[in-house]
Amino acid sequence: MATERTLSIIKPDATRRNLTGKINARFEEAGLRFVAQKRIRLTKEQAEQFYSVHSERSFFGELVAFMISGPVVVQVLEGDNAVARNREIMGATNPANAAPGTIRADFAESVEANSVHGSDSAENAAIEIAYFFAGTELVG
Ligand code: RTP
Ligand code: MG
Repeated sequence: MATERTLSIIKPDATRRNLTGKINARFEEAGLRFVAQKRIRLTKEQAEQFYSVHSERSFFGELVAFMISGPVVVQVLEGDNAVARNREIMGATNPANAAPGTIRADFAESVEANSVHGSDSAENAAIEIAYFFAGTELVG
């Protein structure tokens, strides 16, 4: 299997409820390793750019407002098939559709306040990692 890296974000609904450690444990217990992590507040411009693929969607303004409503934890996870593995651990976007035992099934508040982000392809992972981290901050 290919060792990959993926960009994960613990979203404001989860940092507000003090769930950072519980969510990180899910990733580590599944065999993913942290190679970088920092707690930051996104600016409006950063959130708009990060989710620019959704800029024409009706929920874009609300999504940006949510993502800047509190601190987030941006992190890089490494492991076998890390992109797909991370998305399995997160569960479906809407917690109502998320498989039992996934982060979103257990912790998400709504389709928007769904606790975590994960890159959706290896190509986007590379772009998203470079958006938040310098190469020297990735410590495998
Ligand atoms: P993410 O990018 O955050 O990892 O989530 P995802 O791939 O599972 O879902 P995506 O379609 O990329 O949507 C990005 C985020 O936008 C919010 N959203 N709100 N109100 C709505 O109908 C709606 N749909 C999506 C969620 O926060 C979702 O994670
Ligand atoms: Mg997405």
